[in-house]
Amino acid sequence: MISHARRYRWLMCCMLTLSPIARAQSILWQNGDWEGSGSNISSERNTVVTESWAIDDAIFDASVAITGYHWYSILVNGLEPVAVDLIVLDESFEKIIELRDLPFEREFIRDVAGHPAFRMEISDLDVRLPPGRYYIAGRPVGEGEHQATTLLNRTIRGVTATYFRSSFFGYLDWTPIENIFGTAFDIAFTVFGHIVRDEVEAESFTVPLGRHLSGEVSDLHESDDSYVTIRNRALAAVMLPMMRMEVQGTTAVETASRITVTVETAASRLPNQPLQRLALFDHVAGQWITIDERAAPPVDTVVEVIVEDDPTRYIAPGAGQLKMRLDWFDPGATTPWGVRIDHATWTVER
Ligand SMILES: [Ca+2]
Ligand SMILES: [Ca+2]
Repeated sequence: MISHARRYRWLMCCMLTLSPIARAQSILWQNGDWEGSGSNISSERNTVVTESWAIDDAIFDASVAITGYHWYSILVNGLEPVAVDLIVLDESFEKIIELRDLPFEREFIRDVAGHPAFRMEISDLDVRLPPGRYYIAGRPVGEGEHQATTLLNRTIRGVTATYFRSSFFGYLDWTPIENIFGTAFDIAFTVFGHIVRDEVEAESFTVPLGRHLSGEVSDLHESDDSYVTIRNRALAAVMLPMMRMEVQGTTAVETASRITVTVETAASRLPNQPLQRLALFDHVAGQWITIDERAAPPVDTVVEVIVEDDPTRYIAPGAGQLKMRLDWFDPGATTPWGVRIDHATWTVER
């Protein structure tokens, strides 16, 4: 079967510079434009090949909506595709979605071994995926004639190289391309779209007031009873909180419809529980905005605040930085006291 497959591929040996893709959509995953050398492999349906798929991996750190997908096909002997298919598998090769007979656009790149190569473009998609690693591909659909192969690069991006499956060529299971060609190649492709939901972990924190006793930033990532702890110290000024923690994170969402802030905290059990104040930094106004205020609970308690009033102002333009601040005020205690923070996070939705 391998010799059969080899009839339908060419090896490329020439270098070529391609102009970058200029598109208004944002890029969710860039596996590279075609490098002009590498190889190519059958990925097509209803040509002289009944069906085959070449797929490659893409990684999304946040929940995304895929709106477009570009790849490169050689349309052998002047194949005029009638449509294209798109497939998305999870990292275990379980099919998430297969869209058939989609409209497409194409842009001629150059002739390769006497056959025209095109950038193939699918747009107007709305494929929603949670964070994770996926295999994605597109393929041309013919009318029983000619052939189409997907162009491959030598540069490997993501975790794995290309996988191939084809009942026509006798590869009934997803097979690493190394096992077919003896060399790893990656598909030249780009995924366009936008992030729809970003779970933002704390990247750093500071304790400008009070004494940071223990814990590091990773202790803020989960509600798991691993804590940052802070103790009281003498007040610098009566109006200031006794303890203050500022936490920083970064989101890839530029325009938010909603930001959910979640903290899980507790304070020492005292005759009077200290006031706890939660604030977000408004990058437009340049000031802190209080979003929650309560008596600090003596046991671990989750506070979740949904911000829907112009939440984009809490995202630093360009940099995407988010800042939250927790303050605890003097409860008039005569004994030392402290607070612990188990969890501090943002969920940013587009
Ligand atoms: Ca890859
Ligand atoms: Ca924790």
